[in-house]
Amino acid sequence: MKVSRERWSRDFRGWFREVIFNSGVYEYRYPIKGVGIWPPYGMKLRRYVLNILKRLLEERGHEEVLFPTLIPEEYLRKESEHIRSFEKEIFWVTRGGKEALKERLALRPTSETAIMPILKLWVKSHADLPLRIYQIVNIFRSETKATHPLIRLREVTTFKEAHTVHATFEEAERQVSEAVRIYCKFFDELGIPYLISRRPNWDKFAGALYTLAFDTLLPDGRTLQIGTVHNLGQNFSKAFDVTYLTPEGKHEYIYTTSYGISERVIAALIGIHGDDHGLVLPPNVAPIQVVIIPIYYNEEERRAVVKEVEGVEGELKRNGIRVYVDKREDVTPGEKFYYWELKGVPLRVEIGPKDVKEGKVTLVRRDTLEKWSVSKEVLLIEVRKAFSVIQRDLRERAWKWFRERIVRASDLEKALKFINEGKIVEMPWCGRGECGLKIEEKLSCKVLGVDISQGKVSGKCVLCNNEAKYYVRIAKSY
Ligand code: P5A
Ligand code: ZN
Repeated sequence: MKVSRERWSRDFRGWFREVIFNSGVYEYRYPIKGVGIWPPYGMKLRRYVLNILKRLLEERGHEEVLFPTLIPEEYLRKESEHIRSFEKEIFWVTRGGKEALKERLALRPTSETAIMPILKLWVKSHADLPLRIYQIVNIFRSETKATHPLIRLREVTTFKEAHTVHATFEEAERQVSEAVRIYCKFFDELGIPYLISRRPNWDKFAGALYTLAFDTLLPDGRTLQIGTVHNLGQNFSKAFDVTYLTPEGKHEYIYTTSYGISERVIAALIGIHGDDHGLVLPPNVAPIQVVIIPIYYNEEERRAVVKEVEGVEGELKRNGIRVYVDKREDVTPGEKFYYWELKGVPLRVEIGPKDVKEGKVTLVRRDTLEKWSVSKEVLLIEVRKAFSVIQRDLRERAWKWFRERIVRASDLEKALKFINEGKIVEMPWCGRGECGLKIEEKLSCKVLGVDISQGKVSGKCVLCNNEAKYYVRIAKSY
């Protein structure tokens, strides 16, 4: 059988909604806009994805914490740019039972303003720095743009936010590079391709000096921001008056950074690797890595096959592989194949009477549906090898597809044609906000920003014809 990606590419939104629901990853029928539920299978996928992220953060000196969901209005208002931008998205708690609260409390839209007053208590001297903390929490944003399951939620349930504190600007800058490296590794482990862009000033995180963003591309030709890293400079420390004592005995404001990831990465993982049969999960995050399907047609065969299946299951389990045997009696093997393909299990093991006789098992790769037969003795080696090949092939296929969709254009007409083909376009730009905003308006697209390690640029700004300073990236986006 060949892999089909017809529906996946033609009707991605419909495909996505159906697949996340039918596969048991996400339930989106709760009667509040932009709010969803993680059923057991999705919860496991979420856990394996988060395990990678936690490991990468902890290897690099981040420690897990947990701050309150509620933020006093007074704190939220301290950094003026921050509140100005978030004000229209805040859910407020105004009553406790029948009593009106003296001060409104915000459901956190992010935690900078909850963390700063506590940092003021924790950070005394240079010996306390650097400080790196992270938490995985729910946040609330009354998003005005159209909500989508996993992609744009009003209650984000998988908000990993890291916050760091430094003595100098240079150290904060190094932390920004470090955060970018951590996120690169994270997306690489998930096989998610990305571009890193410095967001234009009009689109940076409210209160930041600047924002670096990771964007990927979904099959419908829209980019998705799957992570951001912000250098907050001393904006928040000045607003909250957080200082530390230098070795020379002077009080200096601290420098902070923050960076965040949400369940959007799980949306990207599903969207990017999937096909018309459903999910295609990389082995490192698949809740079930190997599904075993016993095949038999009479009682005698059943007994022989079941014995063999138990042996194989035991061996794989003992070696730390997440394996599941589909023992259902009232479902045909063909139906089982469809079911587990939909759930994205990377490898299927079929064991039938012929396999038993020959001392073999049949393997089927989910990503290619390629089928082959191996002798039982080498099964474990073969499974491990298949995992690493699948992991690599998924990443390479995704990057190839992504790279083919990044193009350059030197005028607006060509750019528009590419945008309508679902591509990310790079064009010469003078760097002025005025021109950037006009580009967004004329092409009804989003300016993603500029490459962070960009070399010399030749050409004229596509809008004003002045000397270009950058290639600006634009795309349709979620
Ligand atoms: C960085 C962490 C922040 O909030 N404060 C702490 C900083 N940055 S951010 O860009 O606003 O959000 C971080 C990432 O979260 C994802 N995200 C969302 N995901 C789903 N639904 C939403 N409504 C939503 N809003 C933000 C994005 O991937 C974003 O980059
Ligand atoms: Zn210009």
